[in-house]
Amino acid sequence: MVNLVLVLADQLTPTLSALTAADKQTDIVVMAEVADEAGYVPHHPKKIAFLFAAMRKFAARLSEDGWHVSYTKLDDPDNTNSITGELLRRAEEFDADKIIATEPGEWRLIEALNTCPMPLTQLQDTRFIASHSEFETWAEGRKELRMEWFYRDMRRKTGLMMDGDKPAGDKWNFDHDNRKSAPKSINHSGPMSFTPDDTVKEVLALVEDRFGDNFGDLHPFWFATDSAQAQRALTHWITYALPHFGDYQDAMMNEEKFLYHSVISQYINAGLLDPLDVCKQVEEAWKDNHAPINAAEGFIRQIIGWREYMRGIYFLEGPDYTSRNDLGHTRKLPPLFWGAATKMNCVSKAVSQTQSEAYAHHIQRLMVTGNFALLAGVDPHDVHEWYLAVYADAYEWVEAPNVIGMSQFADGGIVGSKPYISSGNYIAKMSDHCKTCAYKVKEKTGEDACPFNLLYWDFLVRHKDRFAKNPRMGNMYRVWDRMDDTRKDTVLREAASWLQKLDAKEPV
Ligand code: FAD
Ligand code: DLZ
Ligand code: SF4
Repeated sequence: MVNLVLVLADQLTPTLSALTAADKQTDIVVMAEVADEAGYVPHHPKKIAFLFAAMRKFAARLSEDGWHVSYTKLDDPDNTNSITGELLRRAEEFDADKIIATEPGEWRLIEALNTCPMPLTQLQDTRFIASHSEFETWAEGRKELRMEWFYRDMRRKTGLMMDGDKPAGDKWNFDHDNRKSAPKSINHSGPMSFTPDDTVKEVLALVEDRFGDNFGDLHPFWFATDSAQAQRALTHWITYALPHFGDYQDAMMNEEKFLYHSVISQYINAGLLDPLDVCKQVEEAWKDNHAPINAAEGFIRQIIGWREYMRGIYFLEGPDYTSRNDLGHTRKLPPLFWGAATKMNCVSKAVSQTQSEAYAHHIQRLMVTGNFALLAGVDPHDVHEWYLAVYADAYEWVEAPNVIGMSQFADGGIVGSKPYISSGNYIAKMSDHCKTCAYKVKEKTGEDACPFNLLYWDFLVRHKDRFAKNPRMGNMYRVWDRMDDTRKDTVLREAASWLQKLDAKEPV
């Protein structure tokens, strides 16, 4: 009896459940670069190149390990261009009876495998700390699914930074130490970069040819493409940047794309780094007094807290999650998201670094592009597809709860108890963007007024029925209520006219 073992582009882990369940002597590993997966959104060329190169290297590693691997390159003339198509083609070639897969991280693909006309088992993805049933049990009966409570359970479960049954340093969360605004300079040269080898060069030529017109710069390509390189990138970051990670986690700077961020999400999500192992290395650095507690705890929380929580929400909420639109937003995604010029310096910086690196850090994603889309009332499904396309770390299981839930409040408040909105003040406080912006952050109305200032009030007024009674938003409405009527009229008129210009594709 021959089984096929499916390994997807984000399942590049030797201990993957599908591989563990298979027999190296008889079973055939199937890996495939296919147009359907490369094309369901216009992925950033760096993301496609990263995945194809990492897949090819992982396939070679499995072959060296004694596995029989059937690998389909994108330009293989027999390529059927879908995952199920490739499975069926290989099943015929090897007279296979059954397929073993590890559950994909997107409902779309889970459903495609479910309808594959062959016996197919989808095993749990054991690379996560919480299983589906564990998250369901945690969520059951709770009025609010707040990350903080889930995170504490994950700390207890993993034992990370625990002092017996108490959190290290006697506090679960050191976030209040992690909100320093942008420093004058960054004492770190950014993530480790890797010169393309022959495998990477071959993939780069293919991606240039097939996806060169997608939004995003393919060159220079500097990502790690195997687990040894990814580990070197992690060690480099722990050595030089982790100690400052907490302090400047929320800061943004004109000339610094990465600040002290780790830039490892694409490696963890593709399976090149193990999340728990990454956290253990960070915990070790804290135990060795190399990194302060706020940096280590803040980082570990992102992984065993936010990352696991987001996945839990995606699977708990089901396949319709990405079509939720609780606030009824319908504006089409403005061209500035695809690089059209804008005078808004913060947006321009976030989009242009997304274009060059397939990367932006959390606060850029949440408080610049996400905040802008939410204030402007952009259709959350458009926003979701943009984020899924442009970031090297984006797969629905993690992207959708961050976008539909945390950023766009389109799930009606499952992930966040209030929408993440702010006027220009927050951006001015956390970045140096406003100092060189054509708009003036201190101006609330008038030709030069920061658009975030106008749109902030416009959003709150449009959604007054929905949010006025939210205890965390009452203050905002009280400020609005105290404004005189003439000023209120001016704000709303100017916001409407600014949005009209945006829709008319006039320069904004
Ligand atoms: P660091 O700041 O160094 O953080 C360390 C690690 O923590 C990250 O590598 C990541 O694995 C994890 N992490 C941090 N925040 C989150 C979070 N909110 N959800 C899940 N993991 C988290 N992350 C993705 O991996 N894929 C996405 O598609 C994605 N889309 C996002 C969309 C929006 C609107 C927002 C607000 C956030 C999104 N995030 C996403 C979360 C976060 O922005 C990225 O994980 C982070 O920017 C990756 O960069 P880094 O590795 O330098 O992270
Ligand atoms: C994102 C992506 C891309 C661009 N290409 C492939 C591919 O050719 N083959 C493959 O197996 N997977 C690819 N992926 C990842 C999947 O589309 C999907 O996002 C994840 O497997 C979900 O867990
Ligand atoms: Fe962004 Fe407004 Fe600051 Fe310009 S002034 S950078 S638009 S927040």
